[in-house]
Amino acid sequence: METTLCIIKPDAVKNGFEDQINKKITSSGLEILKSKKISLTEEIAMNFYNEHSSKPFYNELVEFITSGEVIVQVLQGENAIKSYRALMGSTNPEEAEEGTLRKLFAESLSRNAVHGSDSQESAMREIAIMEDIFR
Ligand code: 3AN
Repeated sequence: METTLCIIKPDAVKNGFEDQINKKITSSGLEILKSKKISLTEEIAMNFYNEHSSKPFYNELVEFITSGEVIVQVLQGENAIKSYRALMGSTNPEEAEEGTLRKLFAESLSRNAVHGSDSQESAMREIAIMEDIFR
């Protein structure tokens, strides 16, 4: 069994999509092991998005993810990382496949409703960063 980190981002929380997103997640066969609604600190957000620190959209990313409440979740299942990425759809909702979370719920490329770890290494790192908030 594999675990992955999911964040329901501020746009989706504000728009009230939490239950619909979680229904799609559980219907896809993934289990929600942990879930917490929280406002992320700038410190956690900067650490979390560290790999993007040299990108032009880094400040926007950190500002957005700290702009309102998010729901941080650990998902578990067979091939959880890949299968949750497939459920999320492309980063840009305009390119996301029908039925994916981003096609259904995202507002734009930067306000794209959900996050999911992109590799085993990222999943381990991201779950470790968020560990304290589940205590
Ligand atoms: P994904 O979330 O699909 O793994 P990444 O890792 O390439 O995508 O990007 C992380 C986050 O950065 C995305 N979820 C999105 O919110 C934001 N992002 C990516 N590319 C852009 C861009 N060109 N302009 C603004 N925001 C972006």
